[in-house]
Amino acid sequence: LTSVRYPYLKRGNYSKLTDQDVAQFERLLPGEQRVLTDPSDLEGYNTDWLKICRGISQLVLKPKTTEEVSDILKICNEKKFAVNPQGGNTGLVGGSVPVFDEIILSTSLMNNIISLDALSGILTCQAGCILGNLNDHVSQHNLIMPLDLGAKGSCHIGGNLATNAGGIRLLRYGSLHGSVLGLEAVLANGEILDCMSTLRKDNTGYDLKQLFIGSEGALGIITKAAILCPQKSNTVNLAFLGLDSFNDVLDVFRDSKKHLSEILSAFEFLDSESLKVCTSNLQLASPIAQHPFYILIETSGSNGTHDEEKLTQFLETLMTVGKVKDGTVAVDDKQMQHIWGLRERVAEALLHDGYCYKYDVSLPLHDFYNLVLDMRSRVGHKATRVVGYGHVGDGNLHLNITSPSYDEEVASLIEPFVYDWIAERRGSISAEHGLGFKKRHYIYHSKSRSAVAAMKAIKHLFDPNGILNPYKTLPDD
Ligand code: FAD
Ligand code: S2G
Ligand code: ZN
Repeated sequence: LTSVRYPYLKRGNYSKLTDQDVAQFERLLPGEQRVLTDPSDLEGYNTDWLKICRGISQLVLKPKTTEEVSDILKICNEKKFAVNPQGGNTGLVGGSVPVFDEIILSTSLMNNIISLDALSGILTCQAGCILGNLNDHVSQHNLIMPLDLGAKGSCHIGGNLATNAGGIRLLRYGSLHGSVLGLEAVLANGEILDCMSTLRKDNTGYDLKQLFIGSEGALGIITKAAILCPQKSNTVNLAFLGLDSFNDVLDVFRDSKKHLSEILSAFEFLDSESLKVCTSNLQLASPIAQHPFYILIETSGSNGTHDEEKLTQFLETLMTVGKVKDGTVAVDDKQMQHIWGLRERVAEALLHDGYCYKYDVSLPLHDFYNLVLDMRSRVGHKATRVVGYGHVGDGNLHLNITSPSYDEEVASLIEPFVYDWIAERRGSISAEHGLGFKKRHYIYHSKSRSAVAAMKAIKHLFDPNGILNPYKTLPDD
Protein backbone atom coordinates (compact mmCIF):
# COMPACT_ATOMS: atom_id res chain seq x y z
CA LEU A 1 0.00 0.00 0.00
CA THR A 2 1.42 3.41 -0.85
CA SER A 3 -0.56 6.52 0.04
CA VAL A 4 -1.45 9.65 -1.84
CA ARG A 5 0.27 11.61 0.88
CA TYR A 6 3.55 9.74 0.46
CA PRO A 7 3.53 8.28 -3.05
CA TYR A 8 7.27 7.57 -2.82
CA LEU A 9 6.84 5.44 0.31
CA LYS A 10 5.63 1.80 0.38
CA ARG A 11 3.84 0.49 3.47
CA GLY A 12 6.01 -2.15 5.15
CA ASN A 13 4.72 -5.76 5.04
CA TYR A 14 3.05 -5.47 8.43
CA SER A 15 -0.13 -7.37 9.24
CA LYS A 16 -3.50 -5.73 8.93
CA LEU A 17 -5.86 -5.68 11.87
CA THR A 18 -8.85 -8.04 11.97
CA ASP A 19 -11.86 -7.87 14.27
CA GLN A 20 -10.44 -10.87 16.15
CA ASP A 21 -7.23 -8.93 16.84
CA VAL A 22 -9.20 -5.94 18.17
CA ALA A 23 -11.23 -8.31 20.37
CA GLN A 24 -8.00 -9.79 21.72
CA PHE A 25 -6.76 -6.27 22.70
CA GLU A 26 -10.14 -5.51 24.29
CA ARG A 27 -9.80 -8.61 26.44
CA LEU A 28 -6.29 -7.52 27.36
CA LEU A 29 -7.35 -3.95 28.24
CA PRO A 30 -10.74 -4.20 29.96
CA GLY A 31 -12.59 -0.98 30.82
CA GLU A 32 -13.74 2.23 29.21
CA GLN A 33 -11.77 4.12 26.57
CA ARG A 34 -8.75 1.81 26.58
CA VAL A 35 -9.17 0.46 23.03
CA LEU A 36 -10.27 3.14 20.53
CA THR A 37 -11.48 2.19 17.04
CA ASP A 38 -14.01 4.91 16.22
CA PRO A 39 -12.51 7.11 13.43
CA SER A 40 -13.70 10.31 15.14
CA ASP A 41 -11.90 9.25 18.34
CA LEU A 42 -8.77 8.45 16.33
CA GLU A 43 -8.51 11.76 14.47
CA GLY A 44 -6.54 13.61 17.16
CA TYR A 45 -4.17 10.68 17.72
CA ASN A 46 -3.55 10.45 13.94
CA THR A 47 -2.75 14.17 13.56
CA ASP A 48 0.45 15.80 14.81
CA TRP A 49 0.60 19.10 16.70
CA LEU A 50 1.54 21.03 13.55
CA LYS A 51 -1.40 19.43 11.68
CA ILE A 52 1.06 18.50 8.94
CA CYS A 53 1.61 14.75 9.47
CA ARG A 54 -1.51 12.57 9.51
CA GLY A 55 -1.65 8.80 9.96
CA ILE A 56 -4.48 6.38 9.19
CA SER A 57 -4.26 4.22 12.31
CA GLN A 58 -7.42 2.25 13.05
CA LEU A 59 -6.55 1.46 16.66
CA VAL A 60 -5.37 3.32 19.75
CA LEU A 61 -4.40 1.22 22.77
CA LYS A 62 -4.16 2.77 26.24
CA PRO A 63 -2.32 0.51 28.69
CA LYS A 64 -2.04 1.48 32.36
CA THR A 65 0.91 -0.67 33.41
CA THR A 66 4.25 -1.94 32.21
CA GLU A 67 2.84 -5.48 32.13
CA GLU A 68 0.02 -4.39 29.82
CA VAL A 69 2.56 -2.72 27.50
CA SER A 70 4.54 -5.96 27.56
CA ASP A 71 1.47 -8.08 26.71
CA ILE A 72 0.53 -5.72 23.86
CA LEU A 73 4.01 -5.79 22.34
CA LYS A 74 4.24 -9.59 22.63
CA ILE A 75 1.10 -9.85 20.47
CA CYS A 76 2.25 -7.15 18.03
CA ASN A 77 5.68 -8.72 17.65
CA GLU A 78 4.27 -12.23 17.06
CA LYS A 79 1.56 -10.99 14.65
CA LYS A 80 3.86 -8.37 13.00
CA PHE A 81 1.73 -5.31 13.77
CA ALA A 82 3.58 -1.99 13.46
CA VAL A 83 3.32 0.16 16.60
CA ASN A 84 3.60 3.95 17.02
CA PRO A 85 4.37 4.87 20.67
CA GLN A 86 2.68 8.17 21.54
CA GLY A 87 2.92 10.45 24.57
CA GLY A 88 1.48 13.97 24.53
CA ASN A 89 1.68 14.19 20.70
CA THR A 90 3.52 17.51 20.82
CA GLY A 91 6.53 16.33 18.79
CA LEU A 92 7.43 18.51 15.82
CA VAL A 93 9.13 16.13 13.38
CA GLY A 94 6.28 13.72 12.57
CA GLY A 95 7.55 11.01 14.92
CA SER A 96 4.49 10.86 17.13
CA VAL A 97 1.83 9.92 14.55
CA PRO A 98 1.62 6.92 12.21
CA VAL A 99 2.71 7.12 8.58
CA PHE A 100 0.22 4.45 7.55
CA ASP A 101 -2.01 2.30 9.82
CA GLU A 102 0.44 1.56 12.64
CA ILE A 103 -1.27 0.78 15.98
CA ILE A 104 -0.93 3.80 18.31
CA LEU A 105 0.15 2.84 21.83
CA SER A 106 -0.64 5.85 24.01
CA THR A 107 0.92 6.36 27.47
CA SER A 108 -1.88 8.75 28.49
CA LEU A 109 -3.17 6.39 31.23
CA MET A 110 0.32 5.62 32.58
CA ASN A 111 0.42 8.74 34.73
CA ASN A 112 1.27 7.61 38.27
CA ILE A 113 3.93 9.32 40.33
CA ILE A 114 5.71 6.44 42.07
CA SER A 115 7.98 8.22 44.56
CA LEU A 116 9.70 11.49 45.39
CA ASP A 117 12.64 11.56 47.78
CA ALA A 118 12.80 15.18 48.99
CA LEU A 119 16.31 14.73 50.40
CA SER A 120 17.97 13.46 47.22
CA GLY A 121 15.44 15.20 44.92
CA ILE A 122 14.88 11.99 42.98
CA LEU A 123 11.46 11.48 41.38
CA THR A 124 10.28 8.16 39.98
CA CYS A 125 7.16 8.14 37.83
CA GLN A 126 5.39 6.43 34.95
CA ALA A 127 6.17 7.61 31.41
CA GLY A 128 2.73 9.11 30.81
CA CYS A 129 3.01 11.80 33.48
CA ILE A 130 2.57 15.27 31.96
CA LEU A 131 5.66 17.44 32.46
CA GLY A 132 3.67 20.41 33.81
CA ASN A 133 1.93 18.18 36.38
CA LEU A 134 5.28 16.77 37.50
CA ASN A 135 6.65 20.30 37.90
CA ASP A 136 3.64 21.28 40.02
CA HIS A 137 4.08 18.15 42.14
CA VAL A 138 7.81 18.48 42.81
CA SER A 139 7.56 22.24 43.43
CA GLN A 140 5.45 21.47 46.52
CA HIS A 141 8.63 19.84 47.82
CA ASN A 142 10.86 22.79 46.87
CA LEU A 143 12.10 21.07 43.76
CA ILE A 144 11.77 21.76 40.02
CA MET A 145 11.90 19.53 36.94
CA PRO A 146 15.29 19.83 35.20
CA LEU A 147 13.56 20.72 31.92
CA ASP A 148 10.89 23.20 30.89
CA LEU A 149 9.40 23.70 27.44
CA GLY A 150 6.44 25.39 25.83
CA ALA A 151 4.65 22.01 25.49
CA LYS A 152 4.75 21.38 29.29
CA GLY A 153 0.93 21.38 29.47
CA SER A 154 0.62 18.23 27.35
CA CYS A 155 3.97 16.55 26.72
CA HIS A 156 4.67 13.35 28.68
CA ILE A 157 7.95 12.73 30.49
CA GLY A 158 8.28 9.51 28.45
CA GLY A 159 8.08 11.56 25.26
CA ASN A 160 10.57 14.06 26.66
CA LEU A 161 13.02 11.20 27.27
CA ALA A 162 12.28 9.65 23.87
CA THR A 163 13.05 12.93 22.11
CA ASN A 164 15.81 13.96 24.53
CA ALA A 165 13.95 17.23 24.86
CA GLY A 166 16.08 20.30 25.62
CA GLY A 167 14.10 23.44 26.45
CA ILE A 168 14.80 26.60 28.41
CA ARG A 169 16.43 25.07 31.49
CA LEU A 170 19.13 23.08 29.69
CA LEU A 171 21.64 25.93 30.01
CA ARG A 172 21.55 25.60 33.81
CA TYR A 173 20.54 22.00 34.45
CA GLY A 174 22.01 20.16 31.47
CA SER A 175 20.47 17.54 29.23
CA LEU A 176 18.30 14.58 30.19
CA HIS A 177 21.34 12.37 29.59
CA GLY A 178 22.59 13.79 32.88
CA SER A 179 19.39 14.22 34.90
CA VAL A 180 17.80 10.84 34.11
CA LEU A 181 19.17 8.31 36.61
CA GLY A 182 17.19 5.34 35.39
CA LEU A 183 14.35 4.17 33.20
CA GLU A 184 12.29 1.08 32.44
CA ALA A 185 11.42 0.22 28.85
CA VAL A 186 9.53 -2.60 27.12
CA LEU A 187 11.26 -4.03 24.06
CA ALA A 188 9.49 -5.02 20.85
CA ASN A 189 9.22 -8.68 21.96
CA GLY A 190 7.56 -7.66 25.23
CA GLU A 191 10.69 -8.07 27.33
CA ILE A 192 10.77 -5.61 30.23
CA LEU A 193 14.19 -3.96 30.40
CA ASP A 194 14.70 -2.78 33.96
CA CYS A 195 17.26 0.05 34.00
CA MET A 196 15.53 1.84 36.87
CA SER A 197 18.00 3.28 39.38
CA THR A 198 18.00 6.14 41.87
CA LEU A 199 21.77 6.30 42.20
CA ARG A 200 23.71 9.27 40.93
CA LYS A 201 26.75 7.08 40.33
CA ASP A 202 26.68 3.52 39.09
CA ASN A 203 29.50 2.45 36.79
CA THR A 204 28.61 -1.24 36.58
CA GLY A 205 28.55 -2.20 32.91
CA TYR A 206 27.19 -0.32 29.89
CA ASP A 207 24.85 2.60 30.64
CA LEU A 208 21.94 1.18 28.59
CA LYS A 209 19.37 3.82 29.61
CA GLN A 210 21.27 6.36 27.49
CA LEU A 211 20.30 4.46 24.32
CA PHE A 212 16.60 5.11 24.97
CA ILE A 213 17.06 8.85 25.59
CA GLY A 214 16.53 10.31 22.13
CA SER A 215 15.49 6.96 20.57
CA GLU A 216 12.17 8.40 19.39
CA GLY A 217 10.14 5.26 20.10
CA ALA A 218 12.25 3.01 17.88
CA LEU A 219 14.16 0.92 20.45
CA GLY A 220 11.48 0.30 23.07
CA ILE A 221 8.58 1.89 24.91
CA ILE A 222 9.75 3.84 27.95
CA THR A 223 7.36 2.99 30.80
CA LYS A 224 9.06 4.50 33.88
CA ALA A 225 11.72 7.10 34.65
CA ALA A 226 13.86 8.17 37.60
CA ILE A 227 14.85 11.83 37.39
CA LEU A 228 17.10 14.03 39.51
CA CYS A 229 15.13 17.22 40.27
CA PRO A 230 17.09 20.38 41.16
CA GLN A 231 16.33 22.51 44.21
CA LYS A 232 13.72 25.20 43.59
CA SER A 233 15.42 28.63 43.91
CA ASN A 234 14.18 31.12 46.50
CA THR A 235 14.45 34.00 44.07
CA VAL A 236 13.93 34.06 40.31
CA ASN A 237 14.31 37.22 38.21
CA LEU A 238 13.56 37.72 34.53
CA ALA A 239 14.86 40.57 32.36
CA PHE A 240 13.51 41.31 28.87
CA LEU A 241 15.98 43.42 26.90
CA GLY A 242 16.03 45.13 23.48
CA LEU A 243 19.24 45.15 21.41
CA ASP A 244 20.35 46.53 18.05
CA SER A 245 22.47 43.70 16.68
CA PHE A 246 23.06 39.98 17.02
CA ASN A 247 26.69 40.70 17.87
CA ASP A 248 25.37 42.59 20.89
CA VAL A 249 23.30 39.51 21.79
CA LEU A 250 26.46 37.39 21.77
CA ASP A 251 28.44 39.98 23.75
CA VAL A 252 25.69 40.11 26.37
CA PHE A 253 25.61 36.31 26.48
CA ARG A 254 29.35 36.22 27.15
CA ASP A 255 29.09 38.97 29.79
CA SER A 256 26.08 37.35 31.50
CA LYS A 257 28.08 34.17 32.10
CA LYS A 258 30.88 36.28 33.59
CA HIS A 259 28.85 38.70 35.73
CA LEU A 260 25.79 36.60 36.64
CA SER A 261 27.76 33.35 36.70
CA GLU A 262 26.14 30.82 39.08
CA ILE A 263 22.71 32.55 39.18
CA LEU A 264 22.20 32.60 35.38
CA SER A 265 19.41 30.08 34.69
CA ALA A 266 18.19 30.87 31.15
CA PHE A 267 19.29 32.92 28.12
CA GLU A 268 16.86 32.96 25.20
CA PHE A 269 16.56 35.25 22.18
CA LEU A 270 13.90 36.46 19.73
CA ASP A 271 14.43 38.46 16.59
CA SER A 272 12.02 41.30 15.82
CA GLU A 273 10.04 39.12 13.40
CA SER A 274 9.44 36.39 15.97
CA LEU A 275 8.22 38.88 18.57
CA LYS A 276 6.01 40.48 15.91
CA VAL A 277 4.31 37.14 15.18
CA CYS A 278 3.29 36.94 18.87
CA THR A 279 2.06 40.54 19.05
CA SER A 280 0.18 40.33 15.73
CA ASN A 281 -1.12 36.72 15.68
CA LEU A 282 -1.77 36.33 19.42
CA GLN A 283 -2.32 40.01 20.33
CA LEU A 284 0.30 39.74 23.10
CA ALA A 285 1.74 43.08 24.25
CA SER A 286 5.50 43.65 24.37
CA PRO A 287 6.66 45.38 27.59
CA ILE A 288 9.27 47.38 25.67
CA ALA A 289 9.52 49.24 22.35
CA GLN A 290 10.46 47.55 19.06
CA HIS A 291 14.07 46.48 18.59
CA PRO A 292 15.90 44.25 16.07
CA PHE A 293 16.61 41.68 18.82
CA TYR A 294 15.33 40.74 22.27
CA ILE A 295 16.78 38.54 24.96
CA LEU A 296 15.34 36.96 28.05
CA ILE A 297 17.80 36.58 30.91
CA GLU A 298 16.59 34.59 33.90
CA THR A 299 18.48 34.36 37.18
CA SER A 300 17.71 31.86 39.94
CA GLY A 301 19.44 32.01 43.30
CA SER A 302 19.09 31.67 47.05
CA ASN A 303 19.55 35.28 48.17
CA GLY A 304 17.17 37.87 46.71
CA THR A 305 19.15 40.94 47.76
CA HIS A 306 22.37 39.53 46.35
CA ASP A 307 20.69 38.50 43.08
CA GLU A 308 18.82 41.75 42.55
CA GLU A 309 21.99 43.75 43.24
CA LYS A 310 24.02 41.62 40.83
CA LEU A 311 21.39 41.75 38.08
CA THR A 312 20.71 45.49 38.42
CA GLN A 313 24.40 46.31 38.35
CA PHE A 314 24.85 44.10 35.26
CA LEU A 315 21.92 45.66 33.39
CA GLU A 316 23.00 49.21 34.24
CA THR A 317 26.45 48.50 32.83
CA LEU A 318 24.94 47.06 29.65
CA MET A 319 22.80 50.18 29.19
CA THR A 320 25.74 52.51 29.88
CA VAL A 321 28.01 50.84 27.36
CA GLY A 322 25.11 50.75 24.89
CA LYS A 323 25.00 46.98 24.38
CA VAL A 324 21.36 47.04 25.51
CA LYS A 325 19.06 49.82 24.27
CA ASP A 326 16.03 49.14 26.42
CA GLY A 327 14.79 46.66 28.96
CA THR A 328 12.55 45.71 31.82
CA VAL A 329 12.79 43.34 34.79
CA ALA A 330 9.57 41.47 35.64
CA VAL A 331 8.10 42.84 38.86
CA ASP A 332 5.92 39.84 39.69
CA ASP A 333 4.98 36.31 38.65
CA LYS A 334 2.27 37.54 36.34
CA GLN A 335 4.65 39.69 34.32
CA MET A 336 7.22 36.86 34.35
CA GLN A 337 4.62 34.49 32.85
CA HIS A 338 3.70 37.10 30.27
CA ILE A 339 7.30 37.62 29.17
CA TRP A 340 7.95 33.87 29.01
CA GLY A 341 4.77 33.62 26.94
CA LEU A 342 6.30 35.96 24.34
CA ARG A 343 9.08 33.38 23.91
CA GLU A 344 7.31 30.08 24.48
CA ARG A 345 4.24 30.84 22.35
CA VAL A 346 6.09 31.75 19.12
CA ALA A 347 5.42 28.22 17.82
CA GLU A 348 1.70 28.62 18.48
CA ALA A 349 1.68 32.12 16.95
CA LEU A 350 3.39 30.86 13.78
CA LEU A 351 0.62 28.29 13.25
CA HIS A 352 -1.74 31.21 12.56
CA ASP A 353 0.31 32.08 9.43
CA GLY A 354 -0.68 28.71 7.91
CA TYR A 355 2.08 26.25 7.01
CA CYS A 356 5.32 26.14 9.04
CA TYR A 357 8.71 24.96 7.69
CA LYS A 358 10.59 24.30 10.96
CA TYR A 359 14.35 24.01 11.41
CA ASP A 360 15.62 23.32 14.92
CA VAL A 361 19.40 23.51 14.47
CA SER A 362 22.69 23.73 16.37
CA LEU A 363 25.24 26.14 14.97
CA PRO A 364 28.54 27.71 16.02
CA LEU A 365 27.50 31.00 17.68
CA HIS A 366 29.43 33.22 15.25
CA ASP A 367 27.32 31.75 12.41
CA PHE A 368 24.13 31.53 14.37
CA TYR A 369 22.01 34.32 12.96
CA ASN A 370 23.55 34.31 9.46
CA LEU A 371 21.34 31.35 8.62
CA VAL A 372 18.24 33.47 9.22
CA LEU A 373 19.67 36.31 7.11
CA ASP A 374 20.64 33.96 4.26
CA MET A 375 17.23 32.24 4.31
CA ARG A 376 15.47 35.59 4.41
CA SER A 377 17.31 36.74 1.28
CA ARG A 378 16.71 33.37 -0.40
CA VAL A 379 13.02 32.83 0.32
CA GLY A 380 11.77 35.91 2.19
CA HIS A 381 10.07 37.33 -0.89
CA LYS A 382 8.00 34.15 -1.35
CA ALA A 383 7.23 33.42 2.31
CA THR A 384 4.90 35.07 4.79
CA ARG A 385 7.66 35.26 7.39
CA VAL A 386 11.20 34.11 8.14
CA VAL A 387 11.95 34.20 11.87
CA GLY A 388 14.78 33.19 14.18
CA TYR A 389 14.58 32.62 17.92
CA GLY A 390 15.70 30.05 20.50
CA HIS A 391 18.15 28.84 23.05
CA VAL A 392 21.25 30.95 22.31
CA GLY A 393 22.95 29.54 25.39
CA ASP A 394 22.75 26.06 23.87
CA GLY A 395 23.78 27.21 20.38
CA ASN A 396 20.28 26.12 19.32
CA LEU A 397 18.44 28.25 16.74
CA HIS A 398 14.77 27.81 15.81
CA LEU A 399 14.52 28.97 12.21
CA ASN A 400 10.88 29.04 11.07
CA ILE A 401 9.52 30.00 7.67
CA THR A 402 5.79 30.27 7.04
CA SER A 403 3.45 30.43 4.04
CA PRO A 404 -0.36 30.43 3.92
CA SER A 405 -0.34 26.77 2.87
CA TYR A 406 2.26 24.21 1.75
CA ASP A 407 4.11 25.76 -1.20
CA GLU A 408 6.33 23.45 -3.27
CA GLU A 409 8.30 26.42 -4.61
CA VAL A 410 9.06 27.71 -1.10
CA ALA A 411 9.91 24.20 0.09
CA SER A 412 12.34 23.59 -2.78
CA LEU A 413 14.03 26.93 -2.14
CA ILE A 414 14.54 25.85 1.48
CA GLU A 415 15.55 22.16 1.24
CA PRO A 416 18.15 20.80 0.78
CA PHE A 417 19.85 24.25 0.81
CA VAL A 418 19.23 24.79 4.56
CA TYR A 419 20.65 21.36 5.47
CA ASP A 420 23.72 21.86 3.26
CA TRP A 421 24.27 25.30 4.82
CA ILE A 422 24.25 23.73 8.31
CA ALA A 423 26.45 20.76 7.34
CA GLU A 424 29.04 23.09 5.76
CA ARG A 425 29.39 24.74 9.20
CA ARG A 426 29.38 21.36 11.01
CA GLY A 427 26.17 22.18 12.82
CA SER A 428 23.34 19.77 13.63
CA ILE A 429 20.21 19.56 11.48
CA SER A 430 18.22 18.71 14.60
CA ALA A 431 19.34 20.13 17.94
CA GLU A 432 16.55 18.94 20.24
CA HIS A 433 13.39 17.87 18.34
CA GLY A 434 14.83 14.69 16.80
CA LEU A 435 14.50 13.41 13.23
CA GLY A 436 11.15 11.62 13.34
CA PHE A 437 9.53 11.11 9.95
CA LYS A 438 10.37 14.45 8.38
CA LYS A 439 14.13 14.69 8.77
CA ARG A 440 15.44 11.12 8.85
CA HIS A 441 16.81 11.19 5.30
CA TYR A 442 19.00 14.18 6.17
CA ILE A 443 20.75 12.33 9.02
CA TYR A 444 23.97 12.07 6.99
CA HIS A 445 24.24 15.87 7.12
CA SER A 446 25.05 15.44 10.81
CA LYS A 447 26.08 11.80 11.35
CA SER A 448 28.73 9.62 9.71
CA ARG A 449 27.83 6.50 7.75
CA SER A 450 29.64 4.38 10.33
CA ALA A 451 27.56 5.93 13.12
CA VAL A 452 24.30 5.33 11.25
CA ALA A 453 25.34 1.74 10.49
CA ALA A 454 25.90 1.16 14.22
CA MET A 455 22.49 2.72 14.99
CA LYS A 456 20.86 0.29 12.53
CA ALA A 457 22.64 -2.65 14.17
CA ILE A 458 21.35 -1.55 17.59
CA LYS A 459 17.84 -1.06 16.18
CA HIS A 460 17.97 -4.60 14.73
CA LEU A 461 19.14 -6.01 18.06
CA PHE A 462 16.29 -4.41 20.02
CA ASP A 463 13.57 -4.69 17.37
CA PRO A 464 14.46 -7.43 14.83
CA ASN A 465 10.98 -7.33 13.23
CA GLY A 466 11.13 -3.54 12.90
CA ILE A 467 7.67 -3.06 14.41
CA LEU A 468 8.49 -0.02 16.61
CA ASN A 469 7.88 3.33 14.94
CA PRO A 470 8.82 2.26 11.40
CA TYR A 471 9.61 4.92 8.73
CA LYS A 472 11.15 7.15 11.47
CA THR A 473 14.52 8.43 12.69
CA LEU A 474 16.87 6.21 10.63
CA PRO A 475 17.13 6.47 6.81
CA ASP A 476 16.27 3.59 4.46
CA ASP A 477 19.72 3.68 2.84
P1 FAD B 1 5.10 12.66 21.42
O1 FAD B 1 5.03 13.88 20.59
O2 FAD B 1 3.87 11.90 21.68
O3 FAD B 1 6.20 11.65 20.77
C1 FAD B 1 7.46 12.17 20.41
C2 FAD B 1 8.35 11.00 20.00
O4 FAD B 1 8.63 10.19 21.13
C3 FAD B 1 7.71 10.06 18.99
O5 FAD B 1 8.71 9.53 18.15
C4 FAD B 1 7.10 8.97 19.84
O6 FAD B 1 7.01 7.75 19.15
C5 FAD B 1 8.11 8.87 20.97
N1 FAD B 1 7.54 8.50 22.27
C6 FAD B 1 6.59 9.16 22.97
N2 FAD B 1 6.38 8.56 24.17
C7 FAD B 1 7.24 7.49 24.22
C8 FAD B 1 7.52 6.48 25.19
N3 FAD B 1 6.89 6.42 26.35
N4 FAD B 1 8.49 5.56 24.88
C9 FAD B 1 9.15 5.60 23.69
N5 FAD B 1 8.92 6.52 22.74
C10 FAD B 1 7.98 7.46 23.01
N6 FAD B 1 11.24 20.27 22.32
C11 FAD B 1 12.41 20.62 22.88
O7 FAD B 1 13.33 19.79 22.93
N7 FAD B 1 12.61 21.86 23.42
C12 FAD B 1 11.64 22.82 23.42
O8 FAD B 1 11.87 23.92 23.88
C13 FAD B 1 10.38 22.47 22.86
N8 FAD B 1 9.37 23.36 22.89
C14 FAD B 1 8.16 23.00 22.35
C15 FAD B 1 7.14 23.94 22.35
C16 FAD B 1 5.91 23.62 21.79
C17 FAD B 1 4.80 24.63 21.82
C18 FAD B 1 5.71 22.34 21.21
C19 FAD B 1 4.39 21.97 20.61
C20 FAD B 1 6.73 21.40 21.20
C21 FAD B 1 7.97 21.72 21.76
N9 FAD B 1 9.04 20.81 21.75
C22 FAD B 1 10.23 21.16 22.31
C23 FAD B 1 8.94 19.46 21.09
C24 FAD B 1 9.16 18.31 22.11
O9 FAD B 1 9.99 17.32 21.59
C25 FAD B 1 7.96 17.58 22.44
O10 FAD B 1 7.07 18.56 22.86
C26 FAD B 1 8.14 16.59 23.60
O11 FAD B 1 9.46 16.34 24.05
C27 FAD B 1 7.62 15.26 23.12
O12 FAD B 1 6.88 14.75 24.18
P2 FAD B 1 5.45 14.11 23.89
O13 FAD B 1 5.03 13.39 25.12
O14 FAD B 1 4.54 15.10 23.30
O15 FAD B 1 5.83 12.98 22.78
C1 S2G C 1 10.92 26.26 21.27
C2 S2G C 1 9.60 24.57 19.91
C3 S2G C 1 8.79 25.33 19.06
C4 S2G C 1 9.36 25.66 17.70
O1 S2G C 1 10.01 27.08 21.30
O2 S2G C 1 11.92 26.30 22.01
O3 S2G C 1 11.72 24.08 20.67
O4 S2G C 1 8.76 26.54 17.12
C5 S2G C 1 10.92 25.13 20.25
O5 S2G C 1 10.31 25.08 17.22
ZN1 ZN D 1 13.35 24.78 21.66
